[in-house]
Amino acid sequence: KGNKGNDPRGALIVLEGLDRSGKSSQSARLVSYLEGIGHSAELWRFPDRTTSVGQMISAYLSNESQLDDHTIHLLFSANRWEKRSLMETKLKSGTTLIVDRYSYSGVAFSAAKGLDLHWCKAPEFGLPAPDLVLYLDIPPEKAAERGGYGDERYEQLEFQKKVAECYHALRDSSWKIIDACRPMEEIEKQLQGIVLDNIVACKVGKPISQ
Ligand code: DGP
Ligand code: NA
Ligand code: NA
Repeated sequence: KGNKGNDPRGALIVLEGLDRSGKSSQSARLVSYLEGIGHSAELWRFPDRTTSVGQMISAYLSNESQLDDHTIHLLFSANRWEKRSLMETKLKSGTTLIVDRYSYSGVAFSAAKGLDLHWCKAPEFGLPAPDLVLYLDIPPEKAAERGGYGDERYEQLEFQKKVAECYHALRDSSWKIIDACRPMEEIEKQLQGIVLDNIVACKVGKPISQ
């Protein structure tokens, strides 16, 4: 379903939020919705654990390996960089990408450990900038109640509270704050509306921002 020549590009739409905020389910639902109305869309997620860098990240998250905070930060960023050219190709061919976590996770999770904010942001410069960030907003305590956390490294209430503060400091005009405490179907409908508007904006020719 890709486009040729000067046809409109796809939109880069990122879902962000704390662990257990509902990003992964909502991302999948959004992609099904877009495909259902005949729009070319793909579900992406970061970290992409299928690459060799992704496997190092996965081992770190499951506590099978230990890495310096700066080192793991750069690996998460490298994991986005290794997908950059494919992302741009997809967007240019008219496919909308719904991305479960992106650079904002990269900065928020490392800054929550106390790393310098500017240092955290630096390796993200030059990656395709999202057209829209959907932030699934949920109090950390509520997220922790949702079926409990798994065993991964960051899934702890005290740490998630710090991540929430860091996310809060990162908000900009590309963000839409979604109340993620409501029923799933309500959130799903709201996201559909917002995303439709955004796709229209890309059709009127916004360049892929860097
Ligand atoms: P997920 O597969 O979405 O559950 O993400 C795994 C965990 O890794 C989750 O706790 C969030 C965290 N995470 C995601 N992206 C980054 C990143 O770029 N940097 C850091 N430090 N953590 C990240
Ligand atoms: Na997780
Ligand atoms: Na997720």
